[in-house]
Amino acid sequence: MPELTFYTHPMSRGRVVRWMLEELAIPYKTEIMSFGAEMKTPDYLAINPMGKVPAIKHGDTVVTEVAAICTYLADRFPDKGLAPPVDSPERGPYYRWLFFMAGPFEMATTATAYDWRIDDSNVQAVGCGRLQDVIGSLEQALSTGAHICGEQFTAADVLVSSYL
Ligand SMILES: N[C@@H](CCC(=O)N[C@@H](CS)C(=O)NCC(=O)O)C(=O)O
Repeated sequence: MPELTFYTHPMSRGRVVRWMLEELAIPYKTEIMSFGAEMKTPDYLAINPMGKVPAIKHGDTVVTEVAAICTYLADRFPDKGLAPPVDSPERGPYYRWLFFMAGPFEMATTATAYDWRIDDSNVQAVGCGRLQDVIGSLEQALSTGAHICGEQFTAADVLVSSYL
């Protein structure tokens, strides 16, 4: 297997990727990056031009963004069963909730944390809607079973469960 390096900081979204890696039970090397200068060095900016963690390097393949990393890992290690088969009906909701967490969920929770104004004047144009809509959608999806899509625990559950 190609070498896998995980760039992270313990107090970061890297914890989601850490869970995914542990769930896969594959060997990997961890590079703890300090916030500030270390993430902005030319060497690390070559990994992630955003100068942020988490990131992974798997052989020559670099992946950044929590949801993308989890999706990539689930597909690269299909025998671990963390992604529904590509031709299964569950693949639709699987994509849906992965993107939902990376998009509307991230945006709505960040907006709430920093008091960004989402109200009647802009909610139609703001892609995440209101926080209660985002939470309500997840609650509804989780009310029918133990997992976010179908009977199987997937990378989408790692994301959802990490943030709820
Ligand atoms: N959209 C990114 C967010 C990454 C992010 O914002 N990481 C923060 C820590 S949770 C970071 O590295 N901040 C350091 C900085 O911006 O200097 C993802 O999903 O991975």
